[in-house]
Amino acid sequence: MTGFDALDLLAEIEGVGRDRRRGGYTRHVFDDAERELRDWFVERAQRLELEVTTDRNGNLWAWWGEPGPDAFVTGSHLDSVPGGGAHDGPLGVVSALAAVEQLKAAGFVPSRPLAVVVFAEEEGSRFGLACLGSRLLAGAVAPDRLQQLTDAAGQRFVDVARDASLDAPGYDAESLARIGVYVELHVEQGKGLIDLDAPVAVGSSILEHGRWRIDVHGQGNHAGTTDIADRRDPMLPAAAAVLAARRAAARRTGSRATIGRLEPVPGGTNVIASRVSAWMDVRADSEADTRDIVAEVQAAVAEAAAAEGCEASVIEESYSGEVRFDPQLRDRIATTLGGIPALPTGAGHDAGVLAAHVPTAMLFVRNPSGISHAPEEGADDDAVRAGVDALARTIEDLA
Ligand code: HGY
Ligand code: MN
Ligand code: MN
Repeated sequence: MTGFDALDLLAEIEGVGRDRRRGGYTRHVFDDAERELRDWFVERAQRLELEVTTDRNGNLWAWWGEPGPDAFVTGSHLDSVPGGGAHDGPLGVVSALAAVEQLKAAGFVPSRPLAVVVFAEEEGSRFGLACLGSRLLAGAVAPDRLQQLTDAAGQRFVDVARDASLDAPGYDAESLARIGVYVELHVEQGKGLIDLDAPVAVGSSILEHGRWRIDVHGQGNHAGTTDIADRRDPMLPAAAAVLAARRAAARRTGSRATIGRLEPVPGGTNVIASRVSAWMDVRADSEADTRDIVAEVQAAVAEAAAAEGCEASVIEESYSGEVRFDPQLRDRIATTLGGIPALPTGAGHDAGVLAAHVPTAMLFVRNPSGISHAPEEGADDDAVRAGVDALARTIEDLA
């Protein structure tokens, strides 16, 4: 058995999918980089004598023992946001492999089936729906929505899935029924563990969150020959959305609203755009706050569009209610690990999707920058090793 140290495993993939233009990593589902990571994962899992299968939704399952009911499942994702960090997703996958290797080397034999899972398209960065692999598994994607999912190049998910030899993506009752408990280790995407001066925490909850697309239509024209009075520039209502999102969230404690993606068409320096799409991410402690923020932004966009002679629409693309992880499981893991702290998160995860179906928990590992979804995301070596130990001890206790 080769000695797997999670840091060595991270080092093996640190060059895959580097994004020279944005910095950080860009690894989108079924693109070259993510496929390279999939191949790497399969090879590493097979070296641990785990049996790897791919389910109908592109999720990878590396089984220790027969796939079976009531399995202990751990893992995360390998895809990234554009220009993302090295740890968001991969840390949970490499830590699971390292924990399995550590347990095998110590002669541990699980009393129940155990799987390391890699969920597909957790970030939703290619097809626009976050946690696509786990949502499909859980039957949380309507068939007509599935057919509509396309990437920026107009490729449909269903076609890309077929080309990846996935048959008929969709609800996978059989795979879901095999999961007895799911524990996901993830780099902390905040400063909670820095403030607590602790390497590892157990997750308590995930904020309500949703995504909306704002489309504004105006009149394309020449930047140099079109008088201001004659313009119908869709960038103005889009700009109003950006400012209104910040204003509305800033007035509600704990709320967050972000427009980080804006696509004018045609996008020329000397061209007044004919239309603009903006994507808004809103998160808050309650559905009421989330929806109030969206309503405020919607009103600001409508006012700006009317003033500019543009048409605007705000379409909800996804919504996830607050997730409270299983309190018994949370407390049992915290006790097993000597009383580690519990932390909420504003970040969505596949664990948030599965929490509606099976007892689910998360382990967070300290990130010395507290930054995520950016190249500065990190996880210090001691915390990474503490995370692997924490996961190994959790597996010993629960599997
Ligand atoms: O967007 C999120 O919260 C997660 O990183 N997918
Ligand atoms: Mn992420
Ligand atoms: Mn993640």
